[in-house]
Order: sequence, then structure tokens, then C-alpha cells
Amino acid sequence: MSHSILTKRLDVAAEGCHSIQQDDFEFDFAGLKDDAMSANLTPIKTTFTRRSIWILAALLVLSSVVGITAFAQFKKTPKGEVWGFQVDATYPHDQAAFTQGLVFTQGRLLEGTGKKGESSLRLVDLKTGKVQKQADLNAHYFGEGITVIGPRIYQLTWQNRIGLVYDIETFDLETTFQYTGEGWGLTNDGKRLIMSDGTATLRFLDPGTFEVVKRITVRNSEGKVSKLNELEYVNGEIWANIWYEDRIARVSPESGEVLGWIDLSGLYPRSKRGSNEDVLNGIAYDPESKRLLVTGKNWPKLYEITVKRK
Ligand SMILES: [Ca+2]
Repeated sequence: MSHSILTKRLDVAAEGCHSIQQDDFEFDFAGLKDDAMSANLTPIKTTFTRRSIWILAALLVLSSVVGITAFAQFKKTPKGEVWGFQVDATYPHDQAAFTQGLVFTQGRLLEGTGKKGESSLRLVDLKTGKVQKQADLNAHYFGEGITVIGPRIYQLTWQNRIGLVYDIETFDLETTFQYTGEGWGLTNDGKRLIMSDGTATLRFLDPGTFEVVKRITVRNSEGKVSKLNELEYVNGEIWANIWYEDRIARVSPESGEVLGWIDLSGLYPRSKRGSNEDVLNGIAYDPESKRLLVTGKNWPKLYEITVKRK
């Protein structure tokens, strides 16, 4: 494991939380507009015999069914659409990093790692993968998701029920907060922290008081979608890794509805992974440069990708 220039051992010390700056998020999916869809019916020649009237009536019923089916597909297809990807660049990634959180903001790549005794917050050089700054968590903490609002980095812990808040420049621990249940992924919409906890529920927290201000249940047409893991807020949507799956769900922050999927199978084939635990986990999107980065737990590489229709 590449160790840091600056390594800190953290003690939990609660202090006041200061004002929060809000980030603006913009994103443009060129070429991902919805296709128009139409049902064409073949013109029918008719002669007005009793038999032909019956045939005509049957065809009218059939054409109605075809029309309804086509409309249903039009309504369903964009929501359940599965996007693919292309790799634009690959970068080295510390294979000792059990990635639980990934953020790319203002030119900085930040990573949160997990496992007791190995959990950390890191500033990483994208091109070399080298750790430039690191804060190690106390050995009894299992680090989870991270996110940045203004000058602060927020980090969850898995079952410790404690969140850590750092100064983004110094990595000094400013304050801590508590929550119920488990902590998995973390992102924000500029105003609220958004956290996953292994279930199908996403919680929205006020970043000053840490009160839960909203909950949504993530669902698709087949029911609840649970095991939501690392998160990223992308162009008004919440993108979520699903634990043990090579795909990302695009979730509506308003309704919790799954708007579509990004299939990343083949990005780093399972046959090459050292362990079943080495799953896809880690999404970072920079709205300024429109760069999208993904990696996984103990993966040797971090990928810059563009999502695209299959
Ligand atoms: Ca993220």
C-alpha cells in the first residue's frame, strides 16, 4: 500500500459545524435523447360483405391492441433503459484500497476506504494513483462513503453509526455526527447529504444539523431495489452502485424510481479479481469537466468512462 506524505491518526472530537457552500451540478448527455417510436398500420382494402365486416372488426380490435402495446413499450423503454460504456482512460489504483467512497471535485480525487484497521480518507493523484494525503480512522471504525459540500468532507462508517466531518484542505477532523442503522454510500445534492444503508431506502440529511429531512424508497418495475452502495449525484440524478453487481442504478431523487441502468460488466472481469469482495464500488463525477470515474474494491485500475447507449 502506498502510504502518505501526511498521515494522521484521528481522535473523535466534536466541534461546531460552520456554514455550508452549495455546489451547482450540470450535466449534458449528448446523444442520449429518447428515440421516437410509432406503430404503423397497413391500409386495408375492404368490400362491404358480412364476412369482410367481421374481418374488418377483428382487425380494428387487433390494431388497437398493437397500438396499446406499442404505447406501453414507449412508456416503459426509456425508464428501464440499459446503457453501456466506453473507456476513455485508465489510471493506476492502489489495490490495497477497499474503496467505499469516491469523489472528484475541483481537480481533487478523494477516496474513502474501509475495513477495520485499514479505513482511511485519502487525497489521490489521479494520474499516478499515489496517495498525497491520508487520514487514518481509529482501528475500530469501518470507513464507508464520502462526499464534499463546500470546504468539508463527510465520511460515514459502516456499523459504528458515526459520521466524520473533515476540513478539505487539512483533513483535520472538525466534528462528528450520529445516525441510526448502517452507513454505506454517501453523496449530496448541494443542499443535503444523501446516504444509503444497505436497504432500498435513501436518507436525506441536513448537513448542518444532521437531521433526516427526507426518505425515498428505490424501486423499479419489479419492486424494491436494495443493497444500494456507493453513490454519486449526477445531473439531478442519484447514481448508485448495487453491492455485488456490475451495474449502476440511475435513481430519481424525487420519487426513488429507477430511471435506468448502466451496465459495467466487462469493465474489470470477475475472472481477474482476487476475491468475491472485489466488487464495483466507487463513482465520481466532476460537473465542471464532465468527467466520470469509476473503480472497485481492491481494483488495480480506476477508469474514466463515458456512458452510452448500447
Ligand atoms: Ca461517489
